[in-house]
Order: sequence, then C-alpha cells, then structure tokens
Amino acid sequence: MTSREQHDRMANAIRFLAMDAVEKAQSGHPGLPMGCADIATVLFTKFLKYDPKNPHWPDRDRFILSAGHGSMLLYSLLHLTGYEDMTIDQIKHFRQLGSKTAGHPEYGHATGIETTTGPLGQGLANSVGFALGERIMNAAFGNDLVDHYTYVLAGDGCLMEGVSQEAIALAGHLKLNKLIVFWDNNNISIDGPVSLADNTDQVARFQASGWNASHIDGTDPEAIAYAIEAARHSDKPTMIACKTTIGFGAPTKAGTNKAHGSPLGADEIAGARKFFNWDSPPFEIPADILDAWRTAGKAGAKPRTDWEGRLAKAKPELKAEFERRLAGKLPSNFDAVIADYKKKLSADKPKVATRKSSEMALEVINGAVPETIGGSADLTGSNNTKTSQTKNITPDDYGQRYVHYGIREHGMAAALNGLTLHGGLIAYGGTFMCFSDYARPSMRLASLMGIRSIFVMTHDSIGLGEDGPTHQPVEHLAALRAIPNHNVFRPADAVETAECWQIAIETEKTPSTLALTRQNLPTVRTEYSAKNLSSQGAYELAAASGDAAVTIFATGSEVEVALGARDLLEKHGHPTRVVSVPCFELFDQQSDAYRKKTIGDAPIKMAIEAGIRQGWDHLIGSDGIFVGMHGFGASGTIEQLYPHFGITAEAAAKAAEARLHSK
Ligand SMILES: Cc1ncc(C[n+]2csc(CCOP(=O)(O)OP(=O)(O)O)c2C)c(N)n1
Repeated sequence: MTSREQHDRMANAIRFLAMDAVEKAQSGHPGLPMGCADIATVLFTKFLKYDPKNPHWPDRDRFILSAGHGSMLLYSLLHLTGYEDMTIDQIKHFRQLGSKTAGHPEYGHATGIETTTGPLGQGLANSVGFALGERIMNAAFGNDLVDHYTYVLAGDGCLMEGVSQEAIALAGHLKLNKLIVFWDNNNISIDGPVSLADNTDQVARFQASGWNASHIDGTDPEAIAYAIEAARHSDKPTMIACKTTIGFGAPTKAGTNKAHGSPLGADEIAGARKFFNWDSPPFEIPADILDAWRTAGKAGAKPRTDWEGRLAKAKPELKAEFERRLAGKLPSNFDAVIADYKKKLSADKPKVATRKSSEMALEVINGAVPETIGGSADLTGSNNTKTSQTKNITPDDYGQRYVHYGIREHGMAAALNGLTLHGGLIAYGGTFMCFSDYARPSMRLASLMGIRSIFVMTHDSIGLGEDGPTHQPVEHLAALRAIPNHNVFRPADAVETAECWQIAIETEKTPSTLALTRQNLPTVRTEYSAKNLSSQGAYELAAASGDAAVTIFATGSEVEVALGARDLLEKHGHPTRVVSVPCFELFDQQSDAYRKKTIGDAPIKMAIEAGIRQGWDHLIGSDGIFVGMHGFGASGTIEQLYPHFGITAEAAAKAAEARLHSK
C-alpha cells in the first residue's frame, strides 16, 4: 500500500523532472505533467500492466499520451519506472537534437512510446485502433495471450479537435470497453480559459456516444483509483473527467495559460519547491522515491513471466501463428500465392477498373494472410475493400475482419494507425481519393512513424465522371507524393495492382496509398513476369521500334492513353517508348544507372497523368510536355471529360509531333 505521503512524493518526482527539464531546455510544457502527475502515479503504480525490462511485451497495457505537448510526463514516467533507454541524461537533454526526449513523444525514439503524438486528437483517435486491435487479437488468440487495456490521457485540445468525435463515436459504437480515457479537465488551453472557445459538456458528450463518463477530482489518488477500477469492469469505453490544475504548485502561474507552454522561470520553480517541500536539486530524485518508482516498475515482471508461461504452453500452431503475426512476418507462401495470381491475370487479361483489380487482389491476399483487417469510410461498395473473408466486426463478434468506419475518414486513418501499432494486424481502409484530405493528418503520421498502414483511395481522377470537381482529385497525387516515406501507388492494370498490393503488404516501415480507378482499364501487362516490376517504381512497358524520339511516362489509367499515343506516333514514324510509373517514391530509390536507363535520352519527354504537373519535372524536365490537369475538373461523363481536358492519345501524339517539328 502506498501511503498518501509516498504517493505525493512520487507524483512530485514527475513534477520536478518536468519543471527542471523544461527549464534547462528553456522550452517545453511543464503545466500538464504538474497537473496530471497524480493520475499518472496512480495508473503506473497500481493498474498499468507493463514491464520496463520487456517494453515490447505484446500483452502489456498501452498508455497513450494524446496531449503530446506534455511529453515530459511520459519521459519522467519512463525514467522513473526503469526503462533502460530513458536515462537521466536523456531527461537532461530534453528537446535536444538527437535525444530520445524529442519535443513531443515520437514513436521509435524510446521504448514505452506507443505512438507519435503532438497533433492534438491523434493519440485519442489512434487509441480506438489499439483497443479494437486488442479485441480482434483476443478473439483470435484467447484470453491467455491477449487481454490488456488501452489508457489515454487527453487534454481539452484533443477533445476540441474534430477527429475526437469520430474516434469516440466509433469506440462507443464498437463498445470498446477496455479503452479508458482520462481527460485533463483543467479549463486552460494556450489562449487562456477554455471558455473563450468552448462550453461543451464533455461528460454528456461522451455519454451520448455510448461511453461511461463521470467527473472526479484528478488530484485525489483514491478517487482516481476508484474510477479506474470501475472503468475496468465497464461494458462500455470510459472517460474519466479529471479536474486538475495546470502547473499545479507553481505559486503564481498555476491555473493559468502561463504554465502551458514555456519554462516557469527560477522564481516559480523555487516557489514550487517550497510548496511541495522538495529540496532535491534538479534531476536528483530522493533515493527512497526512486526506489518506490523502480519497485512499481518491477511489478510487471510477474504478469509478464506468467504470460510467457501461458504462451509456452499454448498449442504449437497457435503459438507459432501468434509469434509470426507479432513479428510482422507474412505467411511463407505469400509470394508464391501472388505469383500464381499474376500468372492467371496475364493469361486472363481482365478489363476491369483498378478498384476492382484491388478487390480481386485482396480476395487472394485476404485468403492467404489472416491478419488483414479491411474497412471503408462508408464507401465499401465503391472502394471494393470487402472480400469473401472479411465479415463485419461488431461488438458481439470481434473475430471478424471488416470495419464499417462510418463517414469518418480521419478517424478511420487514425484507427488504422492504432491497429497497425498494436501489432499482429495489417490494416487497410478505403475512401475516395479526394477525401484523403480528410485523412491526411493521420496518413502523414503513419509516414513519420514508419508503419504499415494501407490507405485505399479509389475514384482517383476526373475519370469518376458526373460527381464533378468536388469529388475529382487533381492535386492529391502530388500532395500525397509530397509526404516523405509514403509509397503512393497508381497501378495501370490488374497485374500492377496485384504487384502494388504485394509491396504494400510486404513493406513494414512505410505506409502505402493505392490510387485506384473507377473506370475499366485493359490489362497492359500481358506477359507474365516473375519479378515485381512495380517495385522499381517505373519501368519500360513498351519499347520504341528504333532509337526513341519520344518517351511517354504515365501512371494508372493514363498508361492506356500513353500506349495509344505511342501507336499513333510509331505509325507516323516516330519511335516512341512508354514507361509506366506506378510509384514515384520507389523509382527515386533505384540506382542512378537504372533511373538513367529508364528515363532514357529521347529528345522529347512527356508525362500523361490526369492530375496536376507538380512532381513530374524530375522525370520529364522543365521543358517536358505534360498532358494532364491544369485546374479543377468538371461534371460530365468520362467520355466527355478526357477529351474536354485534352487527355487523349490523339492530343498527346499531336503535342509530341508539334514539338518534334519545332526542333
Ligand atoms: C492539431 C493541433 N493543433 C494545435 C496544436 C498546438 N497546441 C499545442 S497544445 C495546445 C493547447 C492545448 O490545450 P490543452 O489540451 O487544454 O492542454 P493544456 O494547456 O491543458 O496543457 C495547442 C493549441 C497542436 N499541437 N495540434
């Protein structure tokens, strides 16, 4: 039993590490760690199941600091409980280049950081994926191997962000009862009192979305413990509204926005030392308090070894499957399955939309890879994301493989990241490509974290027709390609679609977006190639009949247009080659020699893509010819729109010939 005095001193250790680290860095947010130290202390000493010596133990509880600006709370906890990589030196180097203690928690920098947080609301929205992932894995592997909670600490900012509504509605709908959110209800954000901008009754809001929610005093350890205990036995997700004081203990800044995002200053810190009766110098934790924290950190060793015992005793096939999935490795026959499928496609030569090709590829993949979890933001029939293996996940049946995310693109993308980060699952979700804008903040974080989330974006151009310019992406390919570490695939036919899916599934540290058409496309890869040609990012699809006068680069639906232009140019005596470019990012990673050879030295270089030009100059040069979109689309049939915007074989051939004649 921890006495109240001991609890207070343990909480104060967090407060002073945070105050002193922010002061030394002269940058950071001391207010949240000071206000939430009691919540964190109760959680990490009494409830959270974790083992600092085995930070990746799969059945650990997850703790997500959604209010990532309060990063010093998490770093302090990791240090105090004994995570080996979170040394006191790291704390002293808070926010310094190269340290694990980055400004906001960065996934992969230090063990114990479950996800990157900082953009408010993301951690909370990720947590839906974590908590759902736990239920899905539990359904597959049973209570003995998977049985843990997901805890989140969120601030006013997290709850004000729109994505939070998508997240809480989804969690409530799915009855994710092992999700427990603490709301740091301190009434303060950067501009001042929250009442400047918000008067929401958050408890009522969560309740309306199917949660348990109640108010507590977030500085009372007994109340906190009682609320957590109740939450753990709830049949719904729980939000605990914890009344706290930002910067608690700072003599004049506590309870004000002055404690939010800047160092407190020597006088305030001296005052806090007096207030808490804390006479240790900066970065020194009294031995008995450090001991108490380390003892708390050791408590997880027993549950962890018990769990290892259960894993060792599990049926060999179950154990092997669990370990394979957790290691992120694919079934050993995966490549062979794809190779067989590609052979069949090259023989069958289907003429289908790439969204349909994607469904066909997924039918094969989902049959071979049991850990895929599909979904769509209410466009299942349009995104073609559902296959025969993926039945609906419901609160009564988490043993299925399809999530109806509702019209919640952002919440879906954040949940995909949470599912992926949970481990053991490969998650994909679909929407129209135009609405990738609604999902982009989470797509960017997937890239930043280096994780295998897969975004299925159909209706990838004006080719969607009558829905018009609001639904027709034009800048989206360029915008998505601009995200570092993001593979944007735009396959040209069913074979490339299978190849792109294969890469997406196999690539563990880079998320993928598949840009897919609504309109039918012919199979252009009619000859089977054992090699995954799309993995080179770009490759010569059709050679020129002689020394190439023209090279046409194209992606997706415009590869057909490029091949048509090539036919015309060849007929007119101009040897023309066509390079298919399913993925810029992968092409950029090829050797100089391969890139040079593929770009070639034809005097005329042209790109055809039903999007904007941005990004293409690095292949065609600033003097290259671009056939594509120069502004927004229009409402009309596909047969009208391509000629209307000049994206036809004839227009492309004409532009190339005009240039040839002017040379
Ligand atoms: C998406 C996003 N918008 C803006 C910010 C900048 N920002 C960081 S903290 C913060 C205020 C958050 O207030 P609250 O959650 O109440 O935190 P507290 O002041 O209580 O620590 C803002 C606007 C951000 N990190 N993410």
